[in-house]
Amino acid sequence: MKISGSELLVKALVEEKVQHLFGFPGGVVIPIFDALYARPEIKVILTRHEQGAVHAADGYARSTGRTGVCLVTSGPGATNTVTGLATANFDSVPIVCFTGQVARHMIGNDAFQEADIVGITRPITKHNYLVMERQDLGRIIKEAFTLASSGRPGPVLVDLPVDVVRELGDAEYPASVSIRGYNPVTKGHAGQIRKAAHALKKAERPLFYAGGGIHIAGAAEVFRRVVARTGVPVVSSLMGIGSLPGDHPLDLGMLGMHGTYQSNLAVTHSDLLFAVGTRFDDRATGDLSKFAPGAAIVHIDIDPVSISRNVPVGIPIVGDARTVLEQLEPLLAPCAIQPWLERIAGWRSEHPLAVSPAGRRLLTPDTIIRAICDLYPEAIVATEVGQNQMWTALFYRFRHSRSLLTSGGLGTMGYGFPAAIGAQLGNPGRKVIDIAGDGSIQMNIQELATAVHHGLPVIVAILNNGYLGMVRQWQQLFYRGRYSSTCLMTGTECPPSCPGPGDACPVYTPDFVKLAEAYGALGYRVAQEEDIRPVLREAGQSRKKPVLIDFIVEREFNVFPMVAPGAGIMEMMFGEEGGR
Ligand SMILES: Cc1ncc(C[n+]2csc(CCOP(=O)(O)OP(=O)(O)O)c2C)c(N)n1
Ligand SMILES: [Mg+2]
Repeated sequence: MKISGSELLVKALVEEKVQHLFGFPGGVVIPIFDALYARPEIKVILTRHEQGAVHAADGYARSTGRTGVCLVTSGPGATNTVTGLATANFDSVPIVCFTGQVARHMIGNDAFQEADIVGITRPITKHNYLVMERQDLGRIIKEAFTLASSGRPGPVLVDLPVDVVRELGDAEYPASVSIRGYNPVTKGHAGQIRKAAHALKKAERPLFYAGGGIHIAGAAEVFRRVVARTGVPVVSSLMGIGSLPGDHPLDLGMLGMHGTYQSNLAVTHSDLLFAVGTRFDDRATGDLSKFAPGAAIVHIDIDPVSISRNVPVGIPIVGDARTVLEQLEPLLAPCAIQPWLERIAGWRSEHPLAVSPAGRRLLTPDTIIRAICDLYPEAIVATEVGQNQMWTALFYRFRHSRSLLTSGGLGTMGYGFPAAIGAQLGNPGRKVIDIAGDGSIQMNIQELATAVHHGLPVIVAILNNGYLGMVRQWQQLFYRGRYSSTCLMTGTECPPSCPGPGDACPVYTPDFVKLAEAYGALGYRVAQEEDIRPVLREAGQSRKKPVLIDFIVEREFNVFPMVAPGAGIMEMMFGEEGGR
């Protein structure tokens, strides 16, 4: 029997056990949406912007470990996915994105709504395809799902000309494919693993450096056992947060530009840095010439390209983090490192994370995030980008793997809210909270409609400082306080040179509470400390409606510690009382 390309695509989605598809239609994908019509196996989530669709698929994938799927039209629909794909690519998130394309004979003719999306997304996808023959469709879809989720995962784009989608052809969807030249190594080299175990045994000042690869590989459990067995302390990258529970005595917190004092000093003074699934991003390492100067480095990573790219690695181990740690586990014994642990404890007490004292007149972000953490310790927490993201990384103690959804590599404002929507769909039983900045939330605020229509009780906690706060912080610290284009209240009434926030500032817009209500969501405003917890509790009672809370926070509060761009990570700046 012959079936259309659209029907084959739907059949493939069913065989891949896709339950949710995030999409937005247009001319050339009407046949595909038509084939999806009234198919109870696949729930189609109509977002309000294609960027929202990709981030939602991304949040769904990061939080569940399954592949996220999206479907958009050609031209502007396809180009609107670019930021979402780049975000997912940077953070190794498995997504299959289907884009419509003009009919084959029109390609290259500047046809209506034509965009060379395969050309545009080549550097920001793991792989992409333009399907030029109906007979290749089944195999290509299978390859796309295989590539997205295997090895180092990533987004794969499949561009579908409308005539290919309409053409009748084979109904076959292959159960598996072998892709020439693609053979990710999962098992680690036994000799290298023995060497790594030996290095751990000999080290006097060993340290694990946990990266996002631990979550991606489903390696958190074995990693926790390895830490328990060896007693070696752990620093994590932003993406690695939650590899170890945040209140674990061996968890030192994040390293890097906004890392904790003990983490940055432990890295600097370690004699063995044992990295798992991380890219040694420059936000984590700072000045490379000052990074872990006395340490031998072990690095487990599925992607050989990530090894020794930024930092020379003495003992490289290519493989899947979970598999390699399982191989390593039986070779390990408790490490005798008491003096090292005492030194770290000393650093911890020298500069504990500064928390704001109770009873301040103005709300501070750390007070709000600590309240969220107390009331919802098991939540999936998404963030936007900026100060809100760093405060979340520092003050929310993540207990579980795959529970922090944040754009680490690309740093995409507008990621968190749609990602939270995807996570809520994939985890209906869990509380999902987006900790947002007032700037970032406006980049995909339209997805409130999606959340309302699908009855998703996502909580959006806006830390409203009236600024593009992180950029303002840099201007305060490195540009003599000249707040150029970072105040979200700037208008025609403002003098050319701003004397700083005060009573003369224009009224903030939008009114987030009214905006939430306009969308049919619940809106609250909190400006008093005693209201934080009651409102958060009430928000948690919502079963079917998203809730947006506009927390009016102190305007010029900063994230500390901070390492100046280009400095070594031991060169930290601290504010007074944490934030000023
Ligand atoms: C799409 C995008 N544009 C610009 C930036 C640069 N940027 C990084 S943080 C930031 C400020 C974000 O402001 P807000 O969401 O209010 O968060 P805050 O820092 O105030 O918590 C900006 C503009 C970015 N990361 N992403
Ligand atoms: Mg802000």
